[in-house]
Amino acid sequence: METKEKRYFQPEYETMPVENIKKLQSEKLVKQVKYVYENVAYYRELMDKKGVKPEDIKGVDDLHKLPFIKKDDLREAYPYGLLATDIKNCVRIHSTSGTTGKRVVAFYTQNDVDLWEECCARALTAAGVTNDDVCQVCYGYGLFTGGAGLHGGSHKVGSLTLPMSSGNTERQIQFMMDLNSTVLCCTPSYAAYIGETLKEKGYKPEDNKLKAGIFGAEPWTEEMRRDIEKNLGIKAYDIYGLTELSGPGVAFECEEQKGMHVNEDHFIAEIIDPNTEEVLPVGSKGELVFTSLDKEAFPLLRYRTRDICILSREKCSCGRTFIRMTKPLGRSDDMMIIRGVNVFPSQIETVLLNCGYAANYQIIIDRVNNTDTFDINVEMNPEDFADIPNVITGKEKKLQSAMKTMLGISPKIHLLAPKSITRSEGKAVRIIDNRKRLGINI
Ligand code: DLL
Repeated sequence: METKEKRYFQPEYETMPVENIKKLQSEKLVKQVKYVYENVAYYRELMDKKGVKPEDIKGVDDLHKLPFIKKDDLREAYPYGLLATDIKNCVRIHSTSGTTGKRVVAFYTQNDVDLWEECCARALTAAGVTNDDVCQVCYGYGLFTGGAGLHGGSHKVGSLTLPMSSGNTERQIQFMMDLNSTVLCCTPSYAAYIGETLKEKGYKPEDNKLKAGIFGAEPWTEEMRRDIEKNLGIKAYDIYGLTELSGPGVAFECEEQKGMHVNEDHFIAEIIDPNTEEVLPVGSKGELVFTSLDKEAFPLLRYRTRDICILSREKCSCGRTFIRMTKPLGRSDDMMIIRGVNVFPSQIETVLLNCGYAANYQIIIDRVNNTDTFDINVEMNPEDFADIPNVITGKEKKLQSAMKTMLGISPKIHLLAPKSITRSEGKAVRIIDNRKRLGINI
């Protein structure tokens, strides 16, 4: 029999009766709101504009009185405008791309890092990971939160941690086989790719020692889950999070694999109608909004994630009482996730305009051999049309490198004849995302 300690990382919170969770959330919310109001001028103005004072927030039932905060606010306040504590108390930043090139930068105190890593440790423990395991972390390390988050979680659990970062599949496989990795942490598309590569090399699922995978950061389907589980011989668990709130581990799957438990002692989840901003009852489909309860450096009140989800309070057989969220079922904005990286069309337009092109373009995305393909067709300027192929190739390379600088990933650029991209009579069709044919919720 498994012990209770092994099934939960922090059972006192993870299995807390729902009434107690609400009580804890209320107590923490009152403190967090007061802290934010006193320390962040940007929030103080937003709250004053809405006529809300910290004293008006007496518990979770008053949450709806608070103003929302959006990615645009984070961009406007970049870089230090939402920082709630002195820089000397901060030990880390992570960052994600913003909407028009300005990045979103999130700050962490040591306590913020500890709580975040505990959230990841809960996710790992829910997947059966213990200090007997060898945990291969192949999410990207650096500004992206995937590597650091699961790395920290793996340390907290006491597993032997392999800080691989992403890419170099040959080396991943060599370490996996030589060091007997039992847990794989990466994006689902990279897990599928590793699975395919192992198969191509003639390995059978039973040849590796893997038992579980912690996969997230991008949309994936149940079909992909089954393929990954079959090819790698593992159980695949979903994990959700976003940089603004800390990173991975905001919510995680348990052995039921039916939705992700939100770490409710640290975050309050709400569902709203993205158009009217009205709060919807649990069970409705709408935009997920989060309020942090313990963050010191970068607290967020009612942050609109733009992820479309459904929440459920249905009892879970794993014994956790935390509310569950579905996988994101889509977005309420135009953000795309390509190879795990968040990309906005406005960033692409900015690069085109900066490089002297009119913004007549089309983005074509697909998934081939479990890897996202990313192509951008751009109309040439009429004066460039007579250029010889070598010159055009040079211009494509230049544009590609400017895109890489802005987005962090390289699209294939195709410079086309002027007026060759079909004009639509209504809204321009800028994005053709063929991954939809695989059932991926874009
Ligand atoms: O993707 C953090 C993360 C790292 C999560 C590793 C899980 C594992 P961002 O780069 O800020 O942070 O992107 C956040 O990614 O709003 C969702 O749209 C999407 N996303 C994250 N997890 C999932 C998931 C990280 N499990 C944005 N399924 C979020 C689908 C996901 N989409």
